[in-house]
Amino acid sequence: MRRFLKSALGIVALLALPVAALAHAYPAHENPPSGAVLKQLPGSLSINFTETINRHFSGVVVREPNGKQISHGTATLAPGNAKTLIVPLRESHRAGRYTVLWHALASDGHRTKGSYSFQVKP
Ligand SMILES: [Cu+2]
Repeated sequence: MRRFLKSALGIVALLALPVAALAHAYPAHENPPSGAVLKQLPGSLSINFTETINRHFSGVVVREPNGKQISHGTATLAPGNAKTLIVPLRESHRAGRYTVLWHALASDGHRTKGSYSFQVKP
């Protein structure tokens, strides 16, 4: 019985993990999207998160293929949308892989961070 209880608790713990993770803020949609291959760099980048985020403790940095930061200033919330961060991008014609590093503080107090990339092939 004790062994059964232990394994049952283990299963409950495993099931509870993904539910807790779902409550954090993760990118739902990115523009340009993760993995995209673009002809040219857009003037801004946005990330739509799964949760409402706190803009003071959330941010996005975009780097050129050579590692130089190309995002201009700090990311701001989209007007009337507390789930979406927007950051302006400087002009660049450099071909290659651009890296997006994001971090977010969800309104439930949980912090998340991650990165993804897209390519520019003129
Ligand atoms: Cu959370």
